[in-house]
Amino acid sequence: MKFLHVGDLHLGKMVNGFSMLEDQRVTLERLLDDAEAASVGVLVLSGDLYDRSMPSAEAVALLDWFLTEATARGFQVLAIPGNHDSAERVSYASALLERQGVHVPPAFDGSLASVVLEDEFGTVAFWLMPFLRPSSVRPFFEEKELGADYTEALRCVLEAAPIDYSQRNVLVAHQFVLAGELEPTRSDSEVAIGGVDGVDAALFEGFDYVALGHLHRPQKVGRETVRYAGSLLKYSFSEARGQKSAVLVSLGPKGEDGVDFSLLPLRPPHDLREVEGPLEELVSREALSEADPGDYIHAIITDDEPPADALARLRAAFPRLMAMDVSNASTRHEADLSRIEADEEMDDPLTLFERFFEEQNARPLTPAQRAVLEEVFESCLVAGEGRDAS
Ligand SMILES: [Mn+2]
Repeated sequence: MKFLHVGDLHLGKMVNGFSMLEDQRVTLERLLDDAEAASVGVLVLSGDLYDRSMPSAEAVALLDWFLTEATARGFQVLAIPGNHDSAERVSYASALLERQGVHVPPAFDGSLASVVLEDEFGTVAFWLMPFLRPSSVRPFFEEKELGADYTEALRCVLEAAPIDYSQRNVLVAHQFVLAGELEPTRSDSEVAIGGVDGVDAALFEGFDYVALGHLHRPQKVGRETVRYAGSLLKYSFSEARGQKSAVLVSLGPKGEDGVDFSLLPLRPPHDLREVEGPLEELVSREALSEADPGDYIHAIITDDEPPADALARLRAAFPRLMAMDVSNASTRHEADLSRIEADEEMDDPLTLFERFFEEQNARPLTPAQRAVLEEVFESCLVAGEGRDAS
């Protein structure tokens, strides 16, 4: 059996003021094409279907389109709510959808929903665990006296589930899963739930594959078959350098070598990139011909004196410019103005200003700048003297 594990969709997300709806639609359509080409029968969505618990009408329409299109093409869809979703809203009409091959667990009631599929090697149980906090588990296991520990809460839920580990099992979950001391790679577009939300990957030892959502960079957790698929698109500049993907999983017979997987690169219509250098270089013909200027761009200009029209020129070159930052000696340098103490040189404002400028910008005034300032200070002094005389 082949299934495609897809991570955080965040339908309806805005990134630096740009709506991602159209990019999400195009990327999902290409994903369906690629899944079809790879003869995949099942799509697994690991939570954060929407970007917010009260999604916009447009975001709801997009998920509606995706599920309709996926089922029309013959896919079964298994989806769970993530921490960004409202479990109740995502499970709307789930009993009806079930008949169409779309499986979404009901709001958590203490038990773990499952979908059992079959192939030539037997059955595969997909366990659909919605995003869980200890507080959402506690009411159903009062005798266990659960505290704030995520691992203990999930252990309770898994132990109560009728999982037959002699058969093949896939867990679909949306949690912050940690393998020992290994630090996962985080992205700026994730919302940290807190420092105590970690779940020990050792809990999932019996599962043949664990399809995780929550972290936006594709990565394994400990073993290769416990994976974050990563988000559908790059949702922050911290993700600019990566490549987003879905995980194409092939399940063979139960056993050590029964799971095979490969990463299926996602194909967004526009990339999100960072460009860095002097303004003239960034907007030069050569630079613009090297990569698609229609991409979402974070421009970092390194000019010592950024031209006043830098933003306008970048916008003209990159229609999807998301942000401009300046990185030069003065922005990288941490000025310590307390080092400029009032002393005998206070008598000379030009010298004082020179020292301020140097501390602020990590370089001295140019002769031309000094000449301008000399003139300015001169005229101020003359004006001051004039007032004294009147
Ligand atoms: Mn997410």
